[in-house]
Amino acid sequence: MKSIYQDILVSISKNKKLLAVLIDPDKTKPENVFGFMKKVNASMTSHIFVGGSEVDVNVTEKLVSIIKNLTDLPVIIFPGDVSQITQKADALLFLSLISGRNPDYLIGKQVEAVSKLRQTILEVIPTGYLLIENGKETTVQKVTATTPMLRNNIQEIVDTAKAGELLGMKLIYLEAGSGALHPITEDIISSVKQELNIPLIVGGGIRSNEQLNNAYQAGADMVVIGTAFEEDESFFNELV
Ligand code: 1GP
Repeated sequence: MKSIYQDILVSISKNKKLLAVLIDPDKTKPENVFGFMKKVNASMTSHIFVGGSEVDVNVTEKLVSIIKNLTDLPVIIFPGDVSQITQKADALLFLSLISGRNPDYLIGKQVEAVSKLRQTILEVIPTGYLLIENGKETTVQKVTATTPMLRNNIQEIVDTAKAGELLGMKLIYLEAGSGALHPITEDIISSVKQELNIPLIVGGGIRSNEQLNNAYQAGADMVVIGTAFEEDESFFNELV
């Protein structure tokens, strides 16, 4: 069976930079998806992430079905909650919020997810998720009741990401939070990248081609963008 994780590794070995477009079911009207996906397909997007912090049960599943009919790109669940796990997607980022110390988001939700995962053949990709402060309180911070890591405490961020890798996680995701004022700094990205032997995902607050390229140059293997496309779909034209 085709493995999305293996494909990510192959792309990285060929020096291909990956771009995931994040679609939040809570902010997306099904009738707008057709036009949106046309732009996604014509851009450099390599993956679709679907998820949000506050999404009604079943909304995600319906949206994923619509998206799957409109693209050949892999659709990966980036869950804000267990209820967002759906068989209709291709893979699931099995997140553990390792920047925080809330047991619910370190292991509790994951245990809860197992009975649901047993009924699917979703590819499950263990992912160490680190929330870094960005200048304002984020939804992830509120929902998970955790404190983001300080931007200037680079060594602790590096050590946390490395601990994730040593625990067997397959991806590390540095998250500034949706709509972040400051994206993850290049210093943080390059310091984490130097220590990691697994792919590095970076997201939150990236709104320009320049910020995107800065993240890639600092060492991000995959960048996730949501808000910038939600606010202005013409951003896709810059990414063809
Ligand atoms: C949020 O990292 C993603 O989880 C994307 O953030 O919406 O700010 O692009 P933006």
